[in-house]
Amino acid sequence: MSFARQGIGLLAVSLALTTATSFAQTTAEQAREKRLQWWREARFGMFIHWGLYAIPAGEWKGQLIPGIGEWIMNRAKIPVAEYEQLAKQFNPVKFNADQWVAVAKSAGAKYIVITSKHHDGFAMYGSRVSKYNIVDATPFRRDPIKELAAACQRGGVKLCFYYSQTQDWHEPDGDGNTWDWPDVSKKNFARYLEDKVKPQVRELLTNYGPIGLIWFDTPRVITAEQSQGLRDLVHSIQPDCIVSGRVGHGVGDYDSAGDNQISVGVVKRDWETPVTMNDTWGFKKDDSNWKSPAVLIKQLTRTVSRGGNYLLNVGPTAEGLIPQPSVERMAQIGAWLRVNSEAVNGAAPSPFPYELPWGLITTRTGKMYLHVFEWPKNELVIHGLKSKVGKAYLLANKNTVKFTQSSDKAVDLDVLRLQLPATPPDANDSIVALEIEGRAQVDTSLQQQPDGTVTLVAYLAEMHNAPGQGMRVDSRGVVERWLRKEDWLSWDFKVTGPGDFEVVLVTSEQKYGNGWEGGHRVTLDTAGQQIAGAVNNDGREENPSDNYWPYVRSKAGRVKVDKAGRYHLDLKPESIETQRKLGLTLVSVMLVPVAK
Ligand code: JFZ
Repeated sequence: MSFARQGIGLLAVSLALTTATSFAQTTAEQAREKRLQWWREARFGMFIHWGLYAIPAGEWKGQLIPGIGEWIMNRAKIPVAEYEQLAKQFNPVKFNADQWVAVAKSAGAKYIVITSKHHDGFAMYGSRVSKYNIVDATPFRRDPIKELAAACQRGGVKLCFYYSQTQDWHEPDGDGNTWDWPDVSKKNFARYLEDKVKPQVRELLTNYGPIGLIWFDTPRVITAEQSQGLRDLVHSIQPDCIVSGRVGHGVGDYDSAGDNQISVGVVKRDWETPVTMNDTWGFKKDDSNWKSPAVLIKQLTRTVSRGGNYLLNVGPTAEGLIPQPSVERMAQIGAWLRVNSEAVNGAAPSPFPYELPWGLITTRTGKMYLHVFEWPKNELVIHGLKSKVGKAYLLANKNTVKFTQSSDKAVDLDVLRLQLPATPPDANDSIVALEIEGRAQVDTSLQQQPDGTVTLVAYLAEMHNAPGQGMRVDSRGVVERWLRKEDWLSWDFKVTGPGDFEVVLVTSEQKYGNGWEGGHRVTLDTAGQQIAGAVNNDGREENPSDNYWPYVRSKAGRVKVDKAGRYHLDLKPESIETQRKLGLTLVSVMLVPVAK
């Protein structure tokens, strides 16, 4: 009897525990939902990288130092004692917080994320924790973060902080400075976290009013417990303050993509991409590789079409001015957004898991926005839209667009044809708005596009490899680390216009031209035919969504598809040629119709 009673007792305890845990989970999830609300609505923010590194601006002792500007202390291995001297010269008298907020607002950015302390360890606000800060260590003596907080309040822009929690090149216990303190084993990272990071985060969340989010960065040596501790500290002071994914160990409120990367496919999580306007974050006098407004608008749209936020950087000078090319670009994005904001702010991702050949799609309940980058000669044709369109019009001028919708049951194909005017209303991104019932309904299967091409993107392939081993999909949607010939991919797809096709393998070069490996032999099995092909360099081309990673095309052979229907394709390597462990890096397999 006592045994039975005990059993029941245990059961009762475990039930109570389960309820308590799931209750805690729901409230934590509810709190997260609440704090992310404004951020999901915003979709677009302005990043500011500003610090002592703006003085050398990429040059040290007469040498131009390659790499990103805010890393100059590390790249040039500048001793702390020397780098500290920069503080004595830092006097950004032209700094005007209202002007910076005006630049953000001119762009339509809803939040500002500013470097409160970057890896160089210098606090850009008045800190009681460390004298190494802008108020105590510079002739400027003002607290620009205080001024910015007030200006953001006036301007209705959310203020957020970047804070480097792991790397601190100014502190012996911080991570990263191996030139002043080469013996890494002597570091006590936990002590640095307690003595500097936590007290400074506390200051930032106590002295500057409500903070939208803290953008932690480069987690590196931080442990899971430490990341969690930092996240909990933020939420304990300001429960509505969001914590970025780079706090480490997946414990943040949202994920951060790699710099300048735009995630692909259907992303079922909150994510954000930080992007440079030229090639640096912190100001560099010799970097004038500015992206055009058209590219920036396209990146913003592409990010939103994939459910993410776009955080676009400016790097002010040591005088406190945002460079003119940045000011101009911000204003140009804003001019476009003033007309098209409903397709961006608060907009939801494309209903298609892949991109369409002519452009991108964003949505809202009852609306679809077609961002037409390749303006067609006469009509724009879309395959796979099941929602009934009530009305179509150009977002820029509200002019109606004539359309027809048809459905071919025999091949299960829905076709929308839009009769567009000869010239696009906007040189950067012209939007056709569709009124629909509720959320957009589409056929999500891979299918032939109106131009006859079938694109089998790598990230939608079925992967045949031992789980957790071998190849993987990276955040760009590319299958990489394909080094073993046992690993293979397959796809299902729909052909609606049969014929002869050239099979093209699109592969990717490594970042910044860091190499590409080819010569692999592959077998492609589809429509009852087998192609023995090889991955060769038949042409290198720019990658439209990411200029860091060029594409390489390889023609594998030809297939004939006799009739419309559903097909399957297997891609299996026969050999992988690798010296540098790059292997096969696949973007997509394309079936391109052969011109008759
Ligand atoms: C980090 C910083 O080191 C850099 O100075 C800048 O602040 C940037 C926004 O963030 O750099 C990173 C961090 C992560 C990746 C790349 C660069 N990443 O995940 O690809």
